[in-house]
Amino acid sequence: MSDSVKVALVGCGFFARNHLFSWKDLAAEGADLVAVCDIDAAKAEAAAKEFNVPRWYTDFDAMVEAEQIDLLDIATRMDTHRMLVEKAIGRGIATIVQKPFAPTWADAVAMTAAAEKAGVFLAVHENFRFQTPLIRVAETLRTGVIGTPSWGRISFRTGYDIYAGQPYFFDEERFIILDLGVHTLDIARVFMGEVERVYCETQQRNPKVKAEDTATVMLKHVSGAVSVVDFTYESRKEPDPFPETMVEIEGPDGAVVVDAGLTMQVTSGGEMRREDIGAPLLHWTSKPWHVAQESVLITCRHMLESFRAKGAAATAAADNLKTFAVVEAAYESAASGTAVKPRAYP
Ligand code: NAD
Ligand code: 89Y
Repeated sequence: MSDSVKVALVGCGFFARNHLFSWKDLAAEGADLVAVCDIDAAKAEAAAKEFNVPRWYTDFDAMVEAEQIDLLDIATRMDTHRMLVEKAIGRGIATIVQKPFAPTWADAVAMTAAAEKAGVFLAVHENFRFQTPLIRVAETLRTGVIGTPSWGRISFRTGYDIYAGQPYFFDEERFIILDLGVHTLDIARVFMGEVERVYCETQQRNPKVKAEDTATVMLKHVSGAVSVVDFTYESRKEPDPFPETMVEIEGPDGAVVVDAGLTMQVTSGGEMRREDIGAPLLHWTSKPWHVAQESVLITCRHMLESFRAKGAAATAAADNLKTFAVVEAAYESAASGTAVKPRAYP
């Protein structure tokens, strides 16, 4: 086993279970989960007990003071990210932070700049690009079988009751673009390259939420390619594909299509082949969440390896800012009714 890396997790809520299982699985690869922290003592204690973590805390400052942490994993909600990240970076602790990186562009830029100035590893746990099916699509596109992508559609449409696990969604001032668009717009960047223009229409279809729960975004990529990225929590379609992302990418020599059920159809030179690209079920994952859950393990593994290699993660803060800039441009476009150029991080 390689040298062990002492990991601590802050935030033991709904999604953190996936991080806890992942870090325990990664013990075999040298991750040593030494402590967990939650302001809710019952949650911190329960997580420590269930996952056999030696120490638990309710105070983040006390945890970072007492522990020798190599890699901090922040799985709290976005409103606490900047405060926790800045404290960790101030202590020189390599840090991973859940998506969305922050509630605002200014917060995301401040964290990125602080980490760069301090020379400390900072990455966003942006896991969709680490989903087994989407990794296979990216690998296939990279082989060049369809040529350089010229048109794409990336689509996440569901009516699954996401509010049961994440009731805070009812009160978000900016909702689905920040929550889910961060994933699908990131995928658009991975498949089709950087974005130079964004047009977006939003809808609020569920009267119980405060902000947009549906967005239709059109992107012009630097390569000249065009993509449509659409996502909603108000699709009433059976079977509901939650949490699968549908994909259609066209190039001069063919097309890659992923429909519900996670079969990829690759057409190249007039011939079509099918490939099963589903995620395996792990001992702790269950349907329908397993595609998302398994990607947490793959993301954590990538973070562990990037940290060890003293390199930047694929979803390092500076990279995630490029996705965040597209998110901000989508909101600006929806508000102004015009196409918007994403901001650049100096
Ligand atoms: P949650 O509210 O269930 O959990 C957050 C936990 O953080 C709570 O237990 C809370 O007590 C704790 N907390 C808050 N402030 C704290 C502090 N200062 N110190 C220690 N603990 C603190 O939220 P959730 O649904 O688990 O979401 C957490 C994050 O995960 C969000 O950013 C969300 O967007 C993200 N998420 C990601 C995915 C994905 O696929 N990547 C899926 C779901 C949620
Ligand atoms: O919050 C969302 C996310 O990040 O992935 C799935 C989700 O939990 C609900 O759509």
